[in-house]
Amino acid sequence: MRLKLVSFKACPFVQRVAITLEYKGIDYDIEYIDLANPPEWFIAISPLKKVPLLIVDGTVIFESAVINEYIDEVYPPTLHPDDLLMKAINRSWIEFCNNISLYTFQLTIKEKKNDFEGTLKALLSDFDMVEDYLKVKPFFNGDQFSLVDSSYAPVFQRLEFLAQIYKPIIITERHPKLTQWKDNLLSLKAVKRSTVAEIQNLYYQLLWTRQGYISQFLSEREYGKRSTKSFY
Ligand SMILES: N[C@@H](CCC(=O)N[C@@H](CS)C(=O)NCC(=O)O)C(=O)O
Repeated sequence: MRLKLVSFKACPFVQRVAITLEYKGIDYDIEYIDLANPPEWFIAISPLKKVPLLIVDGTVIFESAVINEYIDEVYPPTLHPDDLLMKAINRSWIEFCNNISLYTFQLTIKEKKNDFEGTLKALLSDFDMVEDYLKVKPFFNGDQFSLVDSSYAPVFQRLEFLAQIYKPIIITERHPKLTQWKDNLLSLKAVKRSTVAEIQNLYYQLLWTRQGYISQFLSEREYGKRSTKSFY
């Protein structure tokens, strides 16, 4: 079976899938597209015009959570808990991560300080709920890496990049278990191998292009003059 992942280099949803593939040691091809100027072939096969797509022997699957479930079913051993209730709970927290991903994206585009801080507050109170649920030794479910881990790692990586130019976002005082979980995930080989090597710089370039409040913490010397606003 030949797998091809269609990607945009800085996309956290593609990265969820790449982490699962890397963690399971599955061979796959990857094709990067420019979302600001998507190729015709991509428009023709992507129902939502979004990445990731997984092309399995010519057949297209879309939506990162669905792609991860497919990979998990086809390539055992499973990354879901065996217990059906636990499995459902894992899926609930994967769904919850979509909200967290949205807030993380909004942190990069909010233009006013107040709006940025409001989004950060909402994000941190979502993290309060994750913190209450977490056990963490060392992963979401304990010893076994799961699809919940694949889903949250890209967000943690981006928040770490933001923290490096802004100020710490996930901190031990408020979120001790979450901080530990984040650090465990970010040190994992599968997570490190799940993006291009230059991801941090690429992410900062995107911040610059988006021209949100946070972009003022980047150095103008490095990223150039303030440009026309764009998401990609
Ligand atoms: N729910 C989707 C979200 C995917 C998504 O938003 N991808 C972004 C890039 S990170 C995209 O392709 N955006 C293009 C667009 O919205 O036109 C998933 O989980 O796969």
